[in-house]
Amino acid sequence: TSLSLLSRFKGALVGAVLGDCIGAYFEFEWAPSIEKEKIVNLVNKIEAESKKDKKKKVWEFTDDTAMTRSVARSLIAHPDFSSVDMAKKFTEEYHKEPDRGYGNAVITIFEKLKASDYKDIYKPASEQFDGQGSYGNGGAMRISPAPLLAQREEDNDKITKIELTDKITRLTHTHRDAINGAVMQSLAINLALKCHEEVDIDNFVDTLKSDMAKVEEKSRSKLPKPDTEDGAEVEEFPYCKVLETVREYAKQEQKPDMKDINDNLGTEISALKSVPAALFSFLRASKYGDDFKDRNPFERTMMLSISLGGDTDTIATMAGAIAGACYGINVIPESWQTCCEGVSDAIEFAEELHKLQGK
Ligand code: R7I
Ligand code: MG
Ligand code: MG
Ligand code: MG
Repeated sequence: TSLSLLSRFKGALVGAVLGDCIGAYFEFEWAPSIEKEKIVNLVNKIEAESKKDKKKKVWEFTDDTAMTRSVARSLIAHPDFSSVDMAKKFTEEYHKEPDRGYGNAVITIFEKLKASDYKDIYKPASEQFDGQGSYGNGGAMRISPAPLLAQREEDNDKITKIELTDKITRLTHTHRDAINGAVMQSLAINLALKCHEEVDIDNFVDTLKSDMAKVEEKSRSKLPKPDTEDGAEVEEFPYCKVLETVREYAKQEQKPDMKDINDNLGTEISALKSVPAALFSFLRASKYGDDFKDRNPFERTMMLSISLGGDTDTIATMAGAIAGACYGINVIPESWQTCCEGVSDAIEFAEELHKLQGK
């Protein structure tokens, strides 16, 4: 029997929460990679904690989930999208719990939005980094509810999906790499919703690449050219280009070298150097066990994405959303779910977004 859409919605949103909570454990190490023993130990500890009746340790979520929750709540209240409502939710959430580990620059936007009483919603984001806009992965990390909602559009109208992602992202990020990274993450989740158990890596990459070619072609003319440090040529199709590298590392027979992943995909705080690593983790783990052979493909995706190091919470939250959309909630260990903060809310959001299908 085929997996229900509801199961996939729950998988996507719960997968995102787990990636953030578990990945955050290593975020501040900022290691170039994390030894598999450390990942296995952490997962074993979570599984042991889950068996305790009381005083269970809880792995807390960070800004990634805080912002995703606001995206979900706002889309559920306003399925046709309200920029003011979503910006308010981001800002109020930040002021309520400012210590969730937000990016250094994004908090300026929340201050400005509040001070201006939400007058010009898109202005503060466009002023970031001398008008260049942030290239951080903050747009991509929080996008998962959008492709779930946009799934309701007739035959998955790609334009609607892309536009919704664009509007949500531009509330904080106007750099074209940040927007297109969020778009790629959004399209990847949407594709995963339609995947069967056996993921066809070539087909997945080909579909994504043909969509991203159109997206990048459009932003060449519509969005300002990013500055480069030394006046070097700007790569016009960076996501299409890196997708070929993702394909190569996902498919190769031998286990990829972590250093190569770091050098050629990136595990950084920028969208361009983190969204590809998340996608790689999902695709690679769909086919190969590598270091985590005794685990199912969802678990492997999470463990591999964290083992890449760098921006671990964010890469794992993005990888977890894609994997959860593909495999559904039933393969996500109960033990992980009970130990991570925010899981029951994520399930509720999935149910609400599912109710909006066909409306
Ligand atoms: O993108 P953003 O929301 O940060 C998300 C990351 C995730 O890893 C979260 O888990 C959290 O830890 O933060 O927040 P921004 O502040 O917009 O961007 C993040 C960082 O990227 C900034 O603080 C800068 O260090 C860097 N950055 C830039 N640096 C130079 N020039 C982003 N854009 C630029 C830029 O144009
Ligand atoms: Mg975070
Ligand atoms: Mg951080
Ligand atoms: Mg992060």
